[in-house]
Amino acid sequence: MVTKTKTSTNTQSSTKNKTQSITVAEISQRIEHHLKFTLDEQINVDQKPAYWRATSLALNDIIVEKLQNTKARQQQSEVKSVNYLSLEYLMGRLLSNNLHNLGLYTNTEKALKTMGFELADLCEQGADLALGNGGLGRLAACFLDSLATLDYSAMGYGVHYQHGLFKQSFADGQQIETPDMWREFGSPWEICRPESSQTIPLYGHIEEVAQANGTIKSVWHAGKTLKGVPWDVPIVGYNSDTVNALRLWECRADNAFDWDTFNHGDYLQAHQQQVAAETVSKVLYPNDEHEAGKELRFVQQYFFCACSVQDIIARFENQYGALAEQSHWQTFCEKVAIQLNDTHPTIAILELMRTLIDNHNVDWDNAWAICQKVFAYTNHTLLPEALEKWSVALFQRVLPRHLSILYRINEAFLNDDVNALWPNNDDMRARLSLIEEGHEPKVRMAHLCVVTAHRVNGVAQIHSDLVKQDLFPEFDQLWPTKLTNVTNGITPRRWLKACNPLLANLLDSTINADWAKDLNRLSELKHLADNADFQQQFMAIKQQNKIALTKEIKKLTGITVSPDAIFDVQIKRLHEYKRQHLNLLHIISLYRQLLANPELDMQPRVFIFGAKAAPGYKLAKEIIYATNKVAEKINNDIRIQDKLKVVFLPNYRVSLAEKIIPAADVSEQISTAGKEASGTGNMKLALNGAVTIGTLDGANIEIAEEVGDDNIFIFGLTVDEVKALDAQDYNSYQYYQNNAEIRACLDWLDTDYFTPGNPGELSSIKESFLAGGDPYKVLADFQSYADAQLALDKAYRNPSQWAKMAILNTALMGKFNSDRSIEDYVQNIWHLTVSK
Ligand code: 4GP
Repeated sequence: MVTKTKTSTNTQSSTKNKTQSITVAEISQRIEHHLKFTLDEQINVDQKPAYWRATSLALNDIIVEKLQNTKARQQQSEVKSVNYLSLEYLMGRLLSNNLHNLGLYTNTEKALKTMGFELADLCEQGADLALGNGGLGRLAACFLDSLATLDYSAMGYGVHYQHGLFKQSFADGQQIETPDMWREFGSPWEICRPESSQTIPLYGHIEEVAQANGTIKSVWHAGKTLKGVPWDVPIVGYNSDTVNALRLWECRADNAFDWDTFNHGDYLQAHQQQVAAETVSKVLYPNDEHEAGKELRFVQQYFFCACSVQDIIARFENQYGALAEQSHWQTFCEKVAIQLNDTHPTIAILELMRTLIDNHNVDWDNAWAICQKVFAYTNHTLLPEALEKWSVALFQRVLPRHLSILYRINEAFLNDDVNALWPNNDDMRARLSLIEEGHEPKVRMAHLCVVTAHRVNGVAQIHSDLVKQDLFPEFDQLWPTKLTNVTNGITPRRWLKACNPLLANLLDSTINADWAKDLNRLSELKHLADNADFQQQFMAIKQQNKIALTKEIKKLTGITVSPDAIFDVQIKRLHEYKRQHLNLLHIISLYRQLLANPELDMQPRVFIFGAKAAPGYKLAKEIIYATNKVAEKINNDIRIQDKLKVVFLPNYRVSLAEKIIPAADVSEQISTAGKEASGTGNMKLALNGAVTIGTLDGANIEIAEEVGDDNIFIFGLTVDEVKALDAQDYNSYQYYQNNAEIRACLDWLDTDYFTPGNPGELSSIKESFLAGGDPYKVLADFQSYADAQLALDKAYRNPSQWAKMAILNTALMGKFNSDRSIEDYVQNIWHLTVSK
């Protein structure tokens, strides 16, 4: 096979050390250049935003050069590349992270000091790239970091949302949502690539056209086209040669402007096409809200998949020549992997099938074989409401050709695979079919993923086991090696090196290795866990981080908290299964105990929450309101002598997490067993020396295995016990009747104690536990949780015991490096090789 482009070899030499040697003077020069020539600012203007932008642009010059070198190197070595398709990327801010990854943080800090600026301060100027909702979006960001760090060729694909996840504030305790304006004035981190724009067909009808050879060909006459414009965000590897890209698609109208209509004076009408098209990439949909804009959301998914698939093919052809012959497609399978991050990008499967068959004349069997080789799928949740199904009618209207392909896949699957194992079994056919029949027939997107993908993975061992046992048991019978596990991980660069510089320095001076790359080296701290000096240093850092957070809390909420209290943290999306309301119930119980006995012997505690509720999720918003109202009462009650404080920090996001996590003593991971697929906040907090109080759920189980039972507080029902309770018709009233503490706390919510003058405002929480059936077993786990909290309080009051636990948590998180997760994907799913 002939390779189309070959590049010169002078890009081969390693650039990682080259960037590290960029001097302070050079950095100053580069910043000044951008101030003067890009931003037209007077040097030394006292303006942080201008300096932030100039610093980012200066850095970007270095990054883009590395990006070009990386591309040339990857092309030349012809390595296989993974394409990560995700509707979400929670990238956070980029300046500090990029500087750390390039080894330029210290020199840039020095350069800016000479100009009168603190780098840490300037980093605060950047907006978060909040192009995601929660766990799976942040995981995607960590994975891109690791792929670049490990020198793999990878492209992230996503949507260039004009507005990312909404901004949250509180008004009298209620969540208020406003649009996120992350790129109101452009972003220095993105590069527009007009030459890679795509034209995407949709709507219309299919015509069956007879061919000269007697066969029938389906020809799709689209009713409309959209234009996809790509924006690339460079992804900088840590201490590596690689800068990959995250390619985000912006939607525009194919004809931006109707000139004739404008000339006839109908100015608004002239822009209509453009407005309609821009809507497709305008907002990120908060994942729990399913009713609003179904068609728009569907079109968004298709638009992003179609642009990405066409781009993957174009990049391949650009390197290896036009995909004319069948043999070329074999090479395509060898060079291209596509990972579907949850079911949101499922339409990519149908789009690749369509392109192969309709545009490249590949026959059905070969097209199907290619898709099976190329695609793999990650499942991130067992919650039935999150498993996507799209109405057949919608599919038919927007993507008639894709639906006809889906029908044919289904027919082959049911008649060949299902029938072979369960002959003439209508029940099994109905259960496994890609179409859910009924009043409104629907396409089961997860089934299409499992039927197509060569590997399907869960994200923690227990989750993957449950995917096999409970979610897809028949698929596991059909294809016993398809379903597998890759335990999640987090990048230690952002989640320790960059966000916790004090601890990072201590680790640098204690461990003689680049622990931020080889996180297992932290286990060398084990032998220091009992060392009084080291304990003192470790806990002094925690104390300093707590003092910093204390100031942030004051700034954001006006609440004064003491850094001597236990900082007890629950930060994650608001959802009943994550059980922020279990935490709240326990807080109310502690408050009751303190009112009854103000001398209660306990370590003062600050409960810190950060969470956004999906705008359409009523109970989640009520839990936020209740927490804020309870907080208001407790924080202002002088009778309890500051032993208890409750803080709900507004607008939880990556950059706020980076401030909270280094200061946490306790990590709340208290989901109902079997509901949290993995969790990754649990890993970040433990890595920074917080001790987990948690259930045997998701990655908590693997964290417990690593740190040992003595260094974690496990409580509550197991997965099997939850299932057993469900099987015998769980009765939450029993707990209400039999446990006086639960009863008193819940009844308190009916009064106007927390909402003076408005009794009943918090009753919906109680109702969810009683009349609502307590689907997430909060009442069943309450006592066990309260007991674990008591044990935790006791442990904290033994400083050297606590310090040992905290150190061991940091020391034993090596497994949860996202580099390890990526190597697992590489070995078992993608089969990539490093491009050196
Ligand atoms: C999340 C899971 O809830 C979380 O347990 C997991 O750690 C994370 O994915 C990454 O795998 N799921 C989602 C979602 O974010 O939208 O389903």
